[in-house]
Amino acid sequence: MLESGARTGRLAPGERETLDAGVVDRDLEGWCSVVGHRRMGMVFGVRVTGGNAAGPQDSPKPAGPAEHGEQGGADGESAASAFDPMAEPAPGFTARDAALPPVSGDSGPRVHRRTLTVRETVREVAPGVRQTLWTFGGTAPGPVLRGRVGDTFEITLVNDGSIGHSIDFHAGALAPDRPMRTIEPGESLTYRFTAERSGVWMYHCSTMPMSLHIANGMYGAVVADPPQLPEVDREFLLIQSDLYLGGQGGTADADKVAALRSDAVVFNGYANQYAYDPPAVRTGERVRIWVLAAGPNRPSAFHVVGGQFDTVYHPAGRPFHRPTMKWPAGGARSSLGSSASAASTSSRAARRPR
Ligand SMILES: [Cu+2]
Repeated sequence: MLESGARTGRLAPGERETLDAGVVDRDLEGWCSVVGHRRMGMVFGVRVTGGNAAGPQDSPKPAGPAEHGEQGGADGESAASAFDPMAEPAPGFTARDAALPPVSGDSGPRVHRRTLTVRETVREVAPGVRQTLWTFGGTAPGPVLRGRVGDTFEITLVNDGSIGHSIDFHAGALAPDRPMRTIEPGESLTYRFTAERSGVWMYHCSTMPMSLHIANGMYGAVVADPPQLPEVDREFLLIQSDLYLGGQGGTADADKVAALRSDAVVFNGYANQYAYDPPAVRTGERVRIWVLAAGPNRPSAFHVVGGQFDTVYHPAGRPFHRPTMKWPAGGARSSLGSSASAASTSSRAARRPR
């Protein structure tokens, strides 16, 4: 699009379209209007020579729309101004269920088949704060996929969104460029990988700008149980992520994502949700918590206030004892293989998180 407002529609790979810019009487800037692409360098300039090239005083240069408002976003004030960390959710609020169901069936290798449909969905991410999220299956985080080491996952990605998306699984060892490539709206693609290493592994959209797609909701977890994982009374999955609020009802702010300026750090997609609707545990029950730092930028220093874990698992499934540890964000800014992953077991019921 041009700053004058002239623009093409969105083009699929291989397509072309001619833009009629009308009579140009001054220098103009242009850029790709797909969210995040202008920031990544897809810009051009129209330079006028000769004639009566008008200066800015004759033809005021209109302010270009903010990048986060270019596509799917809402212009205007950032939803961050509506974000109050002390605000309580509306009556009847229900937190995303953090309980992690066990793998069903016998212990032989299995194939887990699942279809994940990319959908653009307006969701509340904090009391009074709504964002247009890009989701795997309608929620951010996307659905958890659980199996055992040795199991195969066959995942079909269907893109019902309005821009290209993809999915990249850290749970498998697979060069992502072909099998996990970006697919255009209306397309689908099936991915297959075998879980060879235990742990909680991030999956995410890897379409550029990758950190923006993650920040806008495109992340989730694969849990691969190691052999002989001790039984516990309850298991929970907590996925930490950072929010970079765009306009109210808009998409994430690409500038904030690039500048690492998050508005909030949340578990399972909603600010402070477990302070208002905590997971219930009975005294004396043994609890395992799987923790993933999905980022895209912030690391996690996960702990339970007033409690200690007696066992902390390394992603390889072997327990080691270390009460607090720091995990890097599993997003694009750290290496792809270093998805933050750990499972912690506590013999005490967790208190209300804070
Ligand atoms: Cu995406």
